[in-house]
Amino acid sequence: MNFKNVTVYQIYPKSFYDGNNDGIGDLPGITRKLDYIRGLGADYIWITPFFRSPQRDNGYDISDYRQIEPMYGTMADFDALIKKAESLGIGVMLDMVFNHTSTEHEWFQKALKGDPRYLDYYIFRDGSPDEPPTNWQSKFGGSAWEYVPHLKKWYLHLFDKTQADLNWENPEVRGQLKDVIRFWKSRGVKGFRFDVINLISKPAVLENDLTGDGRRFYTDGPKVHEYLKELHREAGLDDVLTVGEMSSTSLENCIGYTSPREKELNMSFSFHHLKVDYRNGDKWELQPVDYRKLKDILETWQLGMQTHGGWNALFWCNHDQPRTVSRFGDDGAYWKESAKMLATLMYLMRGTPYIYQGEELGMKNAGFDSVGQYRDVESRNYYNILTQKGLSDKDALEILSQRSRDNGRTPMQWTDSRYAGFSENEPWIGLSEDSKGICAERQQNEKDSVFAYFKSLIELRKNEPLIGEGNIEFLYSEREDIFCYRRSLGNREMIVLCNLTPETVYGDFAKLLTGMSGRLGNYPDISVQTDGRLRPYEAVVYQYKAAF
Ligand code: TEU
Ligand code: CA
Repeated sequence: MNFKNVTVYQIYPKSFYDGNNDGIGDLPGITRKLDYIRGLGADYIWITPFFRSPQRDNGYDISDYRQIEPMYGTMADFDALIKKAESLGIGVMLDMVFNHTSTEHEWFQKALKGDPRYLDYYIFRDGSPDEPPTNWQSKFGGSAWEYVPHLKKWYLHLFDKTQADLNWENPEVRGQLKDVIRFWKSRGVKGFRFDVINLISKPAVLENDLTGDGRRFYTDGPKVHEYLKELHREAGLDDVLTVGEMSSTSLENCIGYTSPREKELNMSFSFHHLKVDYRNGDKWELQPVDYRKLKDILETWQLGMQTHGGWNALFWCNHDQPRTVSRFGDDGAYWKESAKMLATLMYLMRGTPYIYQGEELGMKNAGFDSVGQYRDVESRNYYNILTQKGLSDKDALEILSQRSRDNGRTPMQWTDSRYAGFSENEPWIGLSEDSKGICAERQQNEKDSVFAYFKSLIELRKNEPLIGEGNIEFLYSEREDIFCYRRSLGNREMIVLCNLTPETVYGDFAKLLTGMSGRLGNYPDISVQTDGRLRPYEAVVYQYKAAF
């Protein structure tokens, strides 16, 4: 399984392309846009959940793992998608949400009827309505427990109350989930992304958390590595690409999840670098990006994984995150430069790139300014929590506009026409308000577009084995204004040098780059930049001439 030289493109189907003009993206829509993805150069697509679901959490609340939610299409549509993807050499990865199911899943419905077999599929605890079993908090706000009066029991939900946590202690549950993997593999699926997979193992005895929200008890829980090894062995994960989403994890655990000798997963998503603008770790309190911290985290994870043989998924954003350029760059004056710089910085490191739909166009945050525009359950919950805490409507909306997951869920911008060419009818969620002029159609034809740059980056990764296979070493670690590293393999060497700021910065770069030539850069003239000066958000990639 070659996972080191590939690039993955993430699709959020609801917002990607609407094939039948009902305002909601769908599977036939994806199939129609596969040529676009091939054109970009991606090798795999990861499609977030389109299975049968009441859509409380846009598909992360699954009520049937083997059926397709009708608004996304049919099984025939899925087969057609696989066929087209295969013909283009694109592997399809699906999203396995195995920590929880929707409360509408037949297993949960049977549990609600009191069937002991299915009660043991979930985490139920006896109790009285006034006292939840523990003080644990849901990641979407409020208690992580919901009471079922007629059963006189509580059930655990780390996310929405309609997402009940599965009991992985029960071997029958694990057996069911392995079957789900076999089912989709047999339909031609070539990879899996496992949703919050490091939360699946809860301790045998659940206790109150006197210092936090409970996460320390179930994050990277007691048997998680054992369960992943079993899944790998028995569901046949050897010949597919696998990535685990790891919530609040540790480097040590991710080394375990991803070291080939452990036979668990190929790679992991960790989120520490995406919390550098949280005040005191709180997503709902604003703080400017701490670039010092960002650098430290990226360097620590890169070097730690390298030393111990683990493997990172490289990413800036996904369907749960604000848009990269609005968050870490400048979506005004230096929109194009900073979008390209951030891509350079991230995707030439050691790991596998995951590009999220629209990132390759430099799409910006949603710019919503009324609560009615938000669709996400988390955003709506937190709007209430924040205003109840005493924040003004204006302040709560300001936080949402920077932090809401809906920032990444506005419709993909295909053309300059109405609804950005996503649909001919009003989309289920509003367009990014600043969407004018940023679209695939235009950027595909422009030589210096963000899209063209992403394409060059992906191509460079393909042509340069040192990016996938080579060593990484960080330079200028102490400087907060630049991000710089050296990649090497045998006698080949590459330097990636990025200016993180909107100012011109200076350094002994000429010395660093002696004898090397510019290979890629986000300004039109790369090779003159050895004069010790880096322009605002400038990114350059240098190599010895003989090497290319
Ligand atoms: O997300 C897991 C998760 O914990 C976060 O990304 C979460 O959305 C964020 O920290 C809240 O502030 C995964 C999916 O990617 C997400 O879309 C689902 O809502 C969630 O699991 C539950 O399945
Ligand atoms: Ca549709």
